[in-house]
Order: sequence, then structure tokens, then C-alpha cells
Amino acid sequence: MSGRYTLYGWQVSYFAGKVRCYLEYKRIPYTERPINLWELMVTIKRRTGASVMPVVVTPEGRWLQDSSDIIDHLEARFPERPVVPDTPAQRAAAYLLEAWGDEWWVPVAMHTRWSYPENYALFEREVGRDLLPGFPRFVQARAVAHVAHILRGMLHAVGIRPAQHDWLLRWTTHMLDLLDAHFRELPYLLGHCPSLADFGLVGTLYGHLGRDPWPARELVAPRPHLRAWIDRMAHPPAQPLGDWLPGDAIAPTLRPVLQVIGAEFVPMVAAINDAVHEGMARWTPGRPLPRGLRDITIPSQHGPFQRAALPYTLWMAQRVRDVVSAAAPHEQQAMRAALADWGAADLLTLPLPRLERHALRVALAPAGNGLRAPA
Ligand SMILES: N[C@@H](CCC(=O)N[C@@H](CS)C(=O)NCC(=O)O)C(=O)O
Repeated sequence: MSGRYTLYGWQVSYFAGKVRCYLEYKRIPYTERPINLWELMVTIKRRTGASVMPVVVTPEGRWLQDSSDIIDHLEARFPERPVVPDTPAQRAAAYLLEAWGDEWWVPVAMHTRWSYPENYALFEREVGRDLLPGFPRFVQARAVAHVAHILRGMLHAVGIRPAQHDWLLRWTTHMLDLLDAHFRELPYLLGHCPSLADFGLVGTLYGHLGRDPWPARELVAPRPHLRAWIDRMAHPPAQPLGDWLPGDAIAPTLRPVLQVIGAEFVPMVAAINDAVHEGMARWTPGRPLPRGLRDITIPSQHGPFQRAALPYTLWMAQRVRDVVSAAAPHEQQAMRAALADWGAADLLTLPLPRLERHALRVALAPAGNGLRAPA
């Protein structure tokens, strides 16, 4: 056994970026393997239940899928440079920001990639080379066109609809301004070293906005502090720059971001939960729900946004709630107070069903799938 991990993923992938930045920061020995067509469609599907990336294979040969589970597994094995803060408000913020980075930003990433044709050349070159290494360019291009067709087929579901293009850009520029202002003050979201929050957010900002030519030039380059954070996440300094803010503090520049999460992401979770409840009687515990359900409408300061409800998002919300439930009573109090301060208190009281993950989908948990909220 070499003691090395293997990361299967592509540079253009959202969640591979999250895991790669994590492995780099933790200095975990790993080898990156770009996924070829056979691995994607056959090996990985057989090992994990879906044609998906990233996947991490442990030195013992265990296949791990889902960036959050991968990080949990590696945190337990590599306690040096922890990424989960041990103080309550920062811990709640870290998990909430991870869920938001993973789930909310998907339409932004897909819009900035797929609505601007100049991005395609990079996608075609890299994905062609990774999918079918050594094949003639025209064969690679045909395979990439097929992948692109599948991905474009998801645009409507995640809310990339002509009437919402404007909304997406307004939302994104406003949020990137908030983030740039934060990174002008601090090198990472919670202070002087990265946390789960940064890894959640860097998925979209490394793989999509920070590399695709249109958003890298138009959205990221004008915001130098954001650019520097992306680069720091991808190439962490040899020596950590410091610690999270002392006294469980949340930077004043991060609060507006957390308040947007309270105002938009938490209502999105509530709306998905409503859509899941409508179908609850039809679904057998232990059997995966459909990946997408009916449309939901999410409020925001830029006007309403419509997209399909993805039950998987509730599993990420459950992850935040589980962290609150697992905390000591005095810490739970501090977490509740912090979430209330960000307008996100409802996340803890929504009647979410207990879920288990099946690759990219979720199922109602077979036992005790009643409505549970943290005590
Ligand atoms: N939530 C998962 C999702 C992984 C994921 O969605 N990966 C994308 C590429 S970045 C994918 O493989 N998508 C295939 C699909 O959606 O069918 C994670 O955290 O790893």
C-alpha cells in the first residue's frame, strides 16, 4: 500500500475543486487522476452508484464519494490543520457556508459557464483530453459535445432561463462585491486559516468562475481580493497564516453574506421541504427520491428566482442541523443565537424528514424517518 490517496476529478469540476483545495491545504499525500470515459461510466458508477466526480480512493482501496463525506472521512484521519472550528458560532457558520457554497451557487456556476460561448474551447480541450486520452481531436470533440448536451439539459431545472439571466448576474455581482470586501480584510472566511466554509465556496469559484475565461475576466479579475483568495485556496501557503478569529467572532464583513443566506438559502430549503412533503406518502423509505421535483420560488432582494427543488439540498441542511444537535447544550444556545442573528433560525425548526444519501440522490431514512429538529 503506497499510503497515497487517489483523487478522481477534472479541473473544470465544481466539487473536485472543493476536494482538491482541501487535500492541498491538509497536505494529504494524493495523486490526481483525470477521469476517463470508462471510469466515469463504468468503474465509478459501479463503485459509488453514480457517474460522478469527485471520488477519492483511500490507500486501503475504499471508494469515497460526495465531497462532504470525503472531508468528514479525512478529517477523522488527519487531525492536523483541522477545518472545523471548535467554537460554536464559527462551527455553525462553517457548515452553513459549506451547504450554501455547495448548493446555492450551482446556477451561478452553470450560468457563467454555459451562457457565454467563449468558455467552451477550454471545456472542450480539457474534457476531451481527460475523457478519451490519446484519441484524435475530432473524436474527443464528439464525446465532449455529448457531455455538454447532457449538462445543458440541466440548465432549465437549476433556474438558468432567459428571463432570469439578468437576475443571475445582478445576484452574482452583488455577492462577489461582498466577498471581495471581506477578503480585503481577511485572508479566509472565518479568519486567518481556511475552514469548511472556504472549501464549500471555492468549488464554484475555482472550477467555474475563476477559470472559465468569461467569468474569470469579467467577474473575478476586477475583484483582486477575491482573485487572491481563490489562488490562495488552490495553492495554500507553506505555513498557515494564522488561526480563526479569536473569541468565536464572525467578521463584520462576513455578516452581510450570512444574512443573505438567511434571507434566501433558508427559504429555498423550506420550499424544497414543502415539495418533498407533497410526495412523502408516495415514497418508500430507503428508496431514492427523484433527483428533481417541481419548481419552487425563492425570494431575494433582487426579486424572486425560480428553479426545480432538489431534495439532495435537504441532506446538506440536515448536516448543519446534525452539527447543532451534536453540540453541548451551551454551545447549541450560542449556535441558535448566531443563526438567529443571520436570519437563519428557521433552518433548525423546519420539519425536515430524516434523509440518507444514495450517491447523488436521497431517500427517506428507513427507521425513524419522522420529523426531527435539533432538541
Ligand atoms: N454533492 C456532491 C455532488 C458531486 C457532483 O454533483 N459532481 C458533479 C460534477 S462537479 C457531477 O458529477 N455531476 C453529475 C450529475 O449531476 O449527474 C459532492 O459534494 O461531491
